[in-house]
Amino acid sequence: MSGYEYAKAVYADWGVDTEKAIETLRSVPVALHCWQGDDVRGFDQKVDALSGGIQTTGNYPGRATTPEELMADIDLVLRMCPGAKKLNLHACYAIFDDENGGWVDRDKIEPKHFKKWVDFCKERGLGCDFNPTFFSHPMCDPLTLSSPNEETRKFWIEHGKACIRISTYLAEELGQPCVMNIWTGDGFKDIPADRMGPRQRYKESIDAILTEPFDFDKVKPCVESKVFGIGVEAYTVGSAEFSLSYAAANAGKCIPLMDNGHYHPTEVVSDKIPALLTFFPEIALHVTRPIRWDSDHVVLLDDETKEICKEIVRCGGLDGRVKIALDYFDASINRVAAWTVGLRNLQKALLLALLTPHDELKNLQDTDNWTELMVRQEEHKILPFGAVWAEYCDRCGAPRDGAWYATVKEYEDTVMSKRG
Ligand code: RNT
Ligand code: ZN
Repeated sequence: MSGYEYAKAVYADWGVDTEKAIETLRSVPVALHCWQGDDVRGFDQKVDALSGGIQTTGNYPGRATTPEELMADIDLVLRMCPGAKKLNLHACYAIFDDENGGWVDRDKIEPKHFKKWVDFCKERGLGCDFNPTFFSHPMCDPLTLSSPNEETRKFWIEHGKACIRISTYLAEELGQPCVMNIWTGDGFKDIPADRMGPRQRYKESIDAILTEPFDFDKVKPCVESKVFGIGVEAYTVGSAEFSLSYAAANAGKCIPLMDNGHYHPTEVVSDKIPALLTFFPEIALHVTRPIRWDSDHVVLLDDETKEICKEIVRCGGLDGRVKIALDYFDASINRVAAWTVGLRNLQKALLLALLTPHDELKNLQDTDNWTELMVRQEEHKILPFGAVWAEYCDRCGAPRDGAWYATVKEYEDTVMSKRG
């Protein structure tokens, strides 16, 4: 009997169909963030340091510095990971060349600046999500959509509108909805004298962006909240309450996005997923790993990642209600390996969740049988999951654990380490 046949029988004893779990997972798209490959620099500005309270740390050699290099790196990640993927781009990854008229500023970007990305996605059968880039730019004063300066706000509103048009283009060209996430680092280092003014301006600016016509079946604007950032410790304009309220008040036009690095350290996004799904038809997630702050470490197969995936699965989020994206950036290790480890771990956590007998466990809870629930949940942790994972990788044509790192290392030695 093969390892998988044995595992299949063990899970069947638990009332779980491994075949169904594998087939379901194969169809769930996870958005792969392009920004792990170049430390969130993009191609449209000379970036020395990130702004907006986000930071990459580390100086591992081999960072992608051109669209071609970034695409080649993403290609390898796609080959190293099982499962359905989408690409996730930021506006600062616009590609300017002589054919499309050269560089323009962020308020003037157009679909043509993403044509090469569309070609890349089409060739690989990928959808694409999108993000306006409200950071690392001279028009951050340092605020953007909440600035008291009208000229600043106007510039960034035009950027947001341009991004809606680009998101429509991505959705139409690729035949899949485009999740367009609005996040800004707007906030203050020290105690503000006015907390409401910036939030009122932020609201009005997002309202203005969303006056740009779009089809909500194609473009899914999101608002991402945050608790604080480096240099923005005392006050964040787009706080959790602000963003949730904005999304709730703009149903049919905007959905909430939760990043699990954006809360106080003892808060967990896993618990917030069912809370939001009680009210919102759709929500979006950024999966990351915060260590003490929003440090954006590589996603591991840790308890909270598993718990987040359990909630996605048992709340019915896999049918499109939960838009799953990765959001981390580690510049201290091989970036292709960082991407691959995080995406494979998210896939593992989703598969584990799909291999859980949720109805039986829920029944133990509903009949107040907490003793047996603990026994079952603890025993479930060491069922022969690895054999199902290996089978899943095989069926997706992706390498098993133990079989991918050598390929990534060889690519590092022959390609990445040769970059200037
Ligand atoms: C920052 C937010 C945001 C960014 C990306 C690059 O704290 O998480 O989502 O990481 O847009
Ligand atoms: Zn995020």
